Amino acid sequence: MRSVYAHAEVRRVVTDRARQAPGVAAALSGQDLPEWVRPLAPRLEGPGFWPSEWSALAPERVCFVGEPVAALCAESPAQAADACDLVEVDYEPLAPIVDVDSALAPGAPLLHEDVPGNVLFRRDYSHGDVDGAFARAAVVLREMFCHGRCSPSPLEPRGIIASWEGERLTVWTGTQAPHILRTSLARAFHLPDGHVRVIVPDTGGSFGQKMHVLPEDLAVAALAWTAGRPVKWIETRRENLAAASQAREGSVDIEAAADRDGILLALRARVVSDNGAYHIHPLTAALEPPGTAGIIPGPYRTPAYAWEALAVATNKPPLGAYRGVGMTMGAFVMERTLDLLAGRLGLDPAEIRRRNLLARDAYPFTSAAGFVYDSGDYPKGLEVALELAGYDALKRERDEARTRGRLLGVGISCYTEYTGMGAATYRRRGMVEVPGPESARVSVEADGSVRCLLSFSSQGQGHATTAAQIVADQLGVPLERVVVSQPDTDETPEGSGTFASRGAIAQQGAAGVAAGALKAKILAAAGGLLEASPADLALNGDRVSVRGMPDRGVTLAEVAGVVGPGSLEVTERFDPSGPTFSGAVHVASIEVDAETGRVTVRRYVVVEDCGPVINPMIVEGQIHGAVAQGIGEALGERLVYDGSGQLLTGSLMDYALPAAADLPSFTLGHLETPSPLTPGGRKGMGEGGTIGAPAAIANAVADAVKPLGVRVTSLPILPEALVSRKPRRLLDGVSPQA
Ligand code: MCN
Ligand code: SMO
Repeated sequence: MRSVYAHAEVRRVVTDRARQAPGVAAALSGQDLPEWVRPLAPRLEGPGFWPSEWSALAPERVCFVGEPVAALCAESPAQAADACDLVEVDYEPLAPIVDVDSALAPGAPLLHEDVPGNVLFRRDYSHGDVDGAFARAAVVLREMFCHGRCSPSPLEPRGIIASWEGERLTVWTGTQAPHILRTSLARAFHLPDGHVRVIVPDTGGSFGQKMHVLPEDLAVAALAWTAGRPVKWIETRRENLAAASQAREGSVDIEAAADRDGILLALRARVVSDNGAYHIHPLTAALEPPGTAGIIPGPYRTPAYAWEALAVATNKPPLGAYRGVGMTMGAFVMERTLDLLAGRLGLDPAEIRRRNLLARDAYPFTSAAGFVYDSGDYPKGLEVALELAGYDALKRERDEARTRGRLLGVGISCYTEYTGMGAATYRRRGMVEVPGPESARVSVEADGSVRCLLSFSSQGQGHATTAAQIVADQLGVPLERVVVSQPDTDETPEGSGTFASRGAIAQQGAAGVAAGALKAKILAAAGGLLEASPADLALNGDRVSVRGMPDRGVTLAEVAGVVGPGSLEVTERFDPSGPTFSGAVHVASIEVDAETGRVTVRRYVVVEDCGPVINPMIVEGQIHGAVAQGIGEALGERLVYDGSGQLLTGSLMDYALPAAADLPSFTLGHLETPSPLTPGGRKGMGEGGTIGAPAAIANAVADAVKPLGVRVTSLPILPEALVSRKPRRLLDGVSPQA
């Protein structure tokens, strides 16, 4: 049972009749939970943070449409649905606050008593002589950019099974962060961590959404306790769109100062996110705004920068992580700003970038936002991308098409991306709920196969393949021998999770090092059996043999059998020292239909740099998927709320995910500037496509509609914003069947 109001007091919830209904095993309301199930109240250290409490089931007040109010479980989904109709909820509607301006207005009602002014998070920062730079600048550009609300929309919505044995709770769920979920469930139910077990089965996508702990996770576990039997909940698509974490919504006021050659002198930014009602667990509302603010300077030499970032509470579902979190908006703002500056100065968009990009030998470089960029080669990336795209030819084609009334456009984006963070970064950012390290256990089993248990889970990133590659390479065994299991916190060593593109770095750091140590153990044990020094042994395929004497050898299974179960096992923990900065250059060629405003993506080029690649096919697949999501974000996806806080886009008929036919084929190029900070020099890349695509598409569309005088300052870019003139009769001379 979910709230039908965006803002209301919950006066009374009566579940008695529902509890008597056929098949019903348990029913709970928010009033049953206080004292027993602690609300989600993630902490953030440092100034400018005002905590919120989000209950498994709202006890007194609901703050968005779809917020859980009561929960019941029955023998079958149909019985449960019928019983829900018997739950009575008595609401006292309150005035909803559905946008940032109303939330920040003086005297606005407060969503939470302890969150003054409805500001959940606020921080500012300044570096260099910003005012001086603006005073002497030849050009100053001011613009406001906006981004709508998105849904991460994994193909498989959320789901959880909870089962208690005495005071031990086991859950099966597709979480990105098994140990964070375990700790959170333990905290909510007043249990030691060891009394909660999280098992992560195969998962059909997540894109950030499943790294959160949400009220349903607690409610399902509470129901299972009450019912005294396992309870399963599978989210519907409608619930996923309406009540799981959402993403992005916010605005950036930017000011850029440049000299007459287009060299950037300083930036000022005010980043405000329309966060929704609560801090998301475990990341809090300090997610989009500081993420965007920090990355705005991008791969450019901006000397001075000042920002202010705030997250504002409104009566909508909370924002959470979504592929490219913070950075997508940052790249959109910076890349549009550069194009607008170029337009002012009569420079080509490629040229203004050439003049400002960091040179390869500038690294390590401390950005104006305080990040230490470790490696990159954007000047080269840009030239390769322009070459692959046929930039000059695309521009000629555009100009020629314009003379015939067709609207073609070309857009460039360059972005840099923080990836692979560890404990140091999360502590610096005050994110006390996110530990940072990862670990891996690698072992030889009795049958001679090699098992790898990673502390983090996979939702489609291909970890079972890439981790197996790393382990197989270290050991010298065939890939097929290595089995990578999904996590089970009773077995898997401690870690944090798959997010912020940290898998590749953690795999080499934890699994690679563990496999190296395991190899030493195997050789030592085999040396005993073969009466040879480990230094004279080689592991090849599934056999350890004496170098130069292939007949004198033992199989891995024989070694495992002799030393006994558990002896050939190594666990390694790894805490990435990063962030390490990866990035890419994107070039998009699009056409806007002058009649309908529909945008068609004609060509799409990405030149990416994630350091040495473990698996090219997976990296390219990640880019294809991420660019597809970025194109959807740029051109169609938008959760729309009306003035009373009701969701108007509650199905995938209304929330426009891109389909295969909306996408061009992609041309990819690779650069490799290894990171000096990470094992193997690798850098993360799983989110990159989503960071670069909206910016490149927006620049391309802006280029196409320049002759119409249309400005492109918000995402998504919808057809009606491009052709606002009176529509001509579309079917003139065309029969309806055509
Ligand atoms: N890789 C590689 N060589 C490199 C870098 C990466 O072969 N130099 C491989 C890695 O081994 C891994 C994949 O590429 O198999 C992505 O690696 P990485 O960039 O480290 O990202 P993560 O493994 O941490 O994955 C998380 C990232 C994030 S944050 C989101 S959101 C996202 C994404 O990956 N969600 C996804 N990609 C997704 N892909 C699918 N199918 N489903 C999701 O939910
Ligand atoms: S949004 Mo990805 O899970 O960092």
